[in-house]
Amino acid sequence: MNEMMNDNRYWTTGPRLNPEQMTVHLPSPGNHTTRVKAGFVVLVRNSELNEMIQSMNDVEHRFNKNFNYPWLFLNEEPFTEEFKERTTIATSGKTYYGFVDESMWSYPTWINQTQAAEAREIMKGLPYGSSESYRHMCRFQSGFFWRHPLFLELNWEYYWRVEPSVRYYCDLDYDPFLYMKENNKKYAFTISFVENSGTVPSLWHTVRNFVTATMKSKQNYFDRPLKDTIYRFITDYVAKDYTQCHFWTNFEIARSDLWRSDAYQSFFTYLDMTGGFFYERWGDAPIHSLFAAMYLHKDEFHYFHDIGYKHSFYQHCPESETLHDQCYCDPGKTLDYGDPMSCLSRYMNALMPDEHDKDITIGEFLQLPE
Ligand SMILES: Nc1nc2c(ncn2[C@@H]2O[C@H](COP(=O)(O)OP(=O)(O)OP(=O)(O)O)[C@@H](O)[C@H]2O)c(=O)[nH]1
Ligand SMILES: *[C@@H]1O[C@H](CO)[C@@H](O)[C@H](O)[C@H]1NC(C)=O
Ligand SMILES: *[C@@H]1O[C@H](CO)[C@@H](O)[C@H](O)[C@H]1NC(C)=O
Ligand SMILES: [Mg+2]
Repeated sequence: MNEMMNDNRYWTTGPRLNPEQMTVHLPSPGNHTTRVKAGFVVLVRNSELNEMIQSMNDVEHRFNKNFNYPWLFLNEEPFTEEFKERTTIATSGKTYYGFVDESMWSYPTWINQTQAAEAREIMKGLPYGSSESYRHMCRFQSGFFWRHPLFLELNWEYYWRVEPSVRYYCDLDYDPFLYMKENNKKYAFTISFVENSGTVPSLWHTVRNFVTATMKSKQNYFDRPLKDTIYRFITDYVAKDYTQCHFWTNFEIARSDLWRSDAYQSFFTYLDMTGGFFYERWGDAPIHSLFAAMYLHKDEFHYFHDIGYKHSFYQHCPESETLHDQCYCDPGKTLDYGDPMSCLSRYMNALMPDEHDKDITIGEFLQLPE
């Protein structure tokens, strides 16, 4: 700790309610010779090649040129030779190209496609509400990327999700994978967001139904004491509604085995059976976030304060003077605590003890009343 202070590798942050949360310590550069079994995973279309190269350039220049982690690209169409050539040249690490077949990208037999088409018509005013491919994408990112044959073969302990057209603004002099491994972190994010556009109307109830059904069959997957979880990120004191808060999955560093757990596989299967990916427009972000919030200990999350990041209009730019020399963004434009679309205050508050925390498991808390 002292060493870090001398190093000036810390700064003060919000939210103002929680004084204990106000100091952020940067991981020290640490061991640059050890590598974690890990890499970047990207679902991307051939048509997004230029945007992909741009994202790769950022990731490589800010971080990976010193670490040489591999990249895995996935697509439900075969990648073109041009795509493979240019992305291979763009990185210092190895590249892998995987095909996503119909077992992971098509309608399950139980989906009524007439009803799905009607749903797209009804939701056409919502973001991607009329898109069929977006729904397959969200379902794939929720239920399948982590069991794609090539992903399994690579056997990565951690993955870092990247998308085309994202920006990384800060130089990273340490290895986030190693940081996560050494600190027993299982899920990390840079942007937490609230979106109330009506794409997941029945998701919360479905999640609570799942918890209720599994508890009835004496299988409590969510048996952590409520106070050890970040439940206040996803709901209120009585579990009435979903806050709509989620971590943006377009940046995500997580342990692969989080999704391979019995709990998640059973959770995903249950959600998938209800058809919500197609009859509504469930995103992988709320699904990953809800599960992680229910399943993980609060200490197993990590917010990368120091990773400046932008996706579409929104960005996180570290407010730290310590990082001025290594970030290329405007802290005045950060989402963090000022923007109403940010859920960061809620996240930070959820990490803190609260007088309302009941002495029960989160499974018991989320179970629907008889
Ligand atoms: N192979 C493939 N990738 C897709 C498809 N749809 C989306 N993706 C990828 O899935 C990720 C998210 O999709 P986007 O369409 O960019 O959605 P978004 O990022 O939520 O929205 P934007 O702000 O419009 O970029 C990106 O990595 C896309 O490249 C698809 O039909 N096929
Ligand atoms: C880094 O870790 C490796 C493997 O644990 C070890 O052999 C090496 O000595 C370490 N290097 C430093 C600088 O700590
Ligand atoms: C499929 O959905 C349509 C439209 O909602 C409905 O009319 C039809 O009866 C459904 N088919 C089946 C087999 O349930
Ligand atoms: Mg995008």
